[in-house]
Amino acid sequence: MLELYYASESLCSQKVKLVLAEKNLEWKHHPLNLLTFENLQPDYIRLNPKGVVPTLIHKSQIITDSAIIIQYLDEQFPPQLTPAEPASVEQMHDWIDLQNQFPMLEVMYGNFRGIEGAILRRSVQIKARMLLHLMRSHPELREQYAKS
Ligand SMILES: N[C@@H](CCC(=O)N[C@@H](CS)C(=O)NCC(=O)O)C(=O)O
Repeated sequence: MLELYYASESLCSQKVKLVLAEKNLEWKHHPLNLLTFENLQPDYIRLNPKGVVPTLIHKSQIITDSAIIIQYLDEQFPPQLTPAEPASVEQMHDWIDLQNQFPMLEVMYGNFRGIEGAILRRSVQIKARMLLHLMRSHPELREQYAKS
């Protein structure tokens, strides 16, 4: 059974959900609310030390990072979405690299104006406070929290 931890609004999660749908796979849903920082809770940090979505679990393997998850799904389950021709594979990797270079955080936190921007920027302060609290209450996860 495949299990996916994801957030509906997350582009990285949507990419993986698209691949699961293309392959018509059944999977167990674990939606996380990024606004209430469910992604920082100890149980999730133990799965994904960076505290980001998505995370896939398959046959007791924990796989993080959307590009790696997609590659894994494509290797494990038909139909194959990766093109056969080397030139097309190269083009596919160029698109993946371009997407990975996209300055998601800067766009997200810097671009929103008005009330949405204020809420997003306030959430950064709340997150910083919450991380300090979590580091104190879960010293065994201190290193992971320091990187979040
Ligand atoms: N390279 C990672 C990036 C994952 C990532 O940054 N996910 C965002 C949502 S798109 C996230 O979980 N953000 C939560 C946070 O930063 O607190 C991937 O492709 O999976």
